[in-house]
Amino acid sequence: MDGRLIKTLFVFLTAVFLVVGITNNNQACCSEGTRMVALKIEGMTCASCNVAVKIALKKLDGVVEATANYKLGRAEVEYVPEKVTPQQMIEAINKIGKYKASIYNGVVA
Ligand SMILES: [Cu+2]
Repeated sequence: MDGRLIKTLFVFLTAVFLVVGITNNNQACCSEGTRMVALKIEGMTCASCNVAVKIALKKLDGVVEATANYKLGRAEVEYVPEKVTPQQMIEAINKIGKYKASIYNGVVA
């Protein structure tokens, strides 16, 4: 293969990856029928707390994505409202025993 062909191939593949990446992102962050809720979580002190909270949330059937941030004392959850409720998320976090969760500023988006 000459250099020009390789270069063309490279540009083509980069474009394909870019398009696939953008499409996947859309699906991951904004699936149809899901909602976002922010939870206030007291008692998180380090990165391990982020992981513990995230794992507890993702164990719930109906939780699509979850992130936790101990610095903000906050978790954000994308979920399927027909399968799981914010109240169940709060209970799952409280059950860990170290944290106290509630709806963040009463916001359910
Ligand atoms: Cu910790």
